[in-house]
Amino acid sequence: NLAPVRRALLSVSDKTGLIDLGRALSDMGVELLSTGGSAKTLREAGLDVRDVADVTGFPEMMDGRVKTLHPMVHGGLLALRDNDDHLAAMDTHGIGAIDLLVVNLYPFEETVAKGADYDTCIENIDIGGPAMIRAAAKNHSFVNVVVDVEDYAPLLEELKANDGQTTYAFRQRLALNAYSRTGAYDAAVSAWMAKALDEQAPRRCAVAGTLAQTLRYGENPHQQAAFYKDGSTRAGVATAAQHQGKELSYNNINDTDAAFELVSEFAPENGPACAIIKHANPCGVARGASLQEAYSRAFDCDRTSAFGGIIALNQPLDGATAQEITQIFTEVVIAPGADDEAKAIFAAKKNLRLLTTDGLADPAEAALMIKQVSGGYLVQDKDSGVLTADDLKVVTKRTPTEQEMADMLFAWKVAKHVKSNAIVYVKDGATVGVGAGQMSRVDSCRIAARKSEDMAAELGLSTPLTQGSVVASDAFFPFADGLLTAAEAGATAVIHPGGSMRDEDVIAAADEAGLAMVLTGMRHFLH
Ligand code: 93A
Repeated sequence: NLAPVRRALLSVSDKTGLIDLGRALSDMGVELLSTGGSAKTLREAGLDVRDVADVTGFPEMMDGRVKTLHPMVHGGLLALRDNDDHLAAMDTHGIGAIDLLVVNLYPFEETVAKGADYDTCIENIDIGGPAMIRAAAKNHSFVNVVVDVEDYAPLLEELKANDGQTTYAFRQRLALNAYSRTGAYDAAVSAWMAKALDEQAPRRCAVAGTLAQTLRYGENPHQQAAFYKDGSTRAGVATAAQHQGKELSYNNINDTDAAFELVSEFAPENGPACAIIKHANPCGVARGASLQEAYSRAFDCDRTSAFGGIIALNQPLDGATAQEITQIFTEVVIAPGADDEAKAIFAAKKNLRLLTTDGLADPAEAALMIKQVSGGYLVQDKDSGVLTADDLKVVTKRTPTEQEMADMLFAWKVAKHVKSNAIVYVKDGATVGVGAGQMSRVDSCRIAARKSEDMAAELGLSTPLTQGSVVASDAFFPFADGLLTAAEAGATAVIHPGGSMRDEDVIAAADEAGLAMVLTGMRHFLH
């Protein structure tokens, strides 16, 4: 199953490592063919190269759109070396075998990421490259195809180890990489076009991305995993800079995303805010007069759960906040910047990862969300719903106070980021109880209130933290029971979408309990 490499075609956009590769191949006696720019680079380095134009008998034409699309190239890549008909065709037409193809494609993804205009993106769709890659990969019984600079060294090692030949297993692996690359490339083109034609196109979505990181494992150690980036420039975990600490894990990336998306709901000009996340749910979110205070108040919602959590801040990390954070074990801190003092304090904590972003994400920005199900995937618009006080409808006899209104809007923003059924108690701009992921809403109300009682005990307070709080529910209360649980816990005002068949009963129960209640008309399910 060993196949010799006698003739190679090199056609690369990214010329990194090209000269060294060309020289090594040449030293092994491999004949080099190459296209315009690649041939020029090799020739300038003193290597003997034959132009593809010389092989095809056609010049590169139409601004390079047609350079390798020719039977002299594709015949050389596709011919089966053990098939008499194929060999006869090669002989008749003077087609020489190409045993090694080295191609990296026009930088389409990078061109899109740079914000290039439509025509520039179109011009950067490589046609000849993918055609050759797919041809060579199909014929991996005989042909080697390299699509990544990272594979140059392994290729040379393979050739050295096998006296100028490669094994079938090696060529198979190269072919797999090749098809992964062309698949991702076309998906990137399709995703870009869907976006260019219609910003919100869940029905025409294609999953595209480039491998950013092979992860140590997935959600659990027996699951393999990887992180793909889609070229988005949105501030967040995919575009953040990591300053210290171990590589992020699968769960870290997921939780850091949840933390950053949540804290981005709080515009920095309205004051410091902090969110602490565990298992993709917030266990504390708060505003504060300072960033340090915002963190402390978020921490005081549920100190037990905050241990080993992920912290997101809406303003650059400062020394005082960094100092406070290092008092307990934290996995990741993400913020739109960090000052030198904060970095110096974190430097002593080797395992703590610090990520900084370029500003916050825009919570109202349109995007697509993809979720895999067995046998397919679901695509929907991201939940970019954002409300102001003007969108709320007061339905109770009592109108909420200004403080209650501010806290309800705060609680509503947090509830959007809590797995359903979501119940969020808030007091004075800080969560004091979060109920997440329960199958019944009334359980979420009870759990959040009970956790708040535990926390009050830990802080040595005689009344639960929910006393005098407001409560948000991500979907309507189907019965009055959840609402009454919240009232018993001391909540004085309630925000929820409304729209239940029993809205009248729920409103009557709220009036009876002296609660103020507002309806949003918008739901924030999150699963
Ligand atoms: O415009 S193309 O789609 N038409 C072609 O026939 C073709 N053949 C190779 N682009 C084509 N290529 C691409 O040119 C390769 O995939 C590679 O990215 C690039 C290398 O060009 P040069 O050697 O001139 O720098």
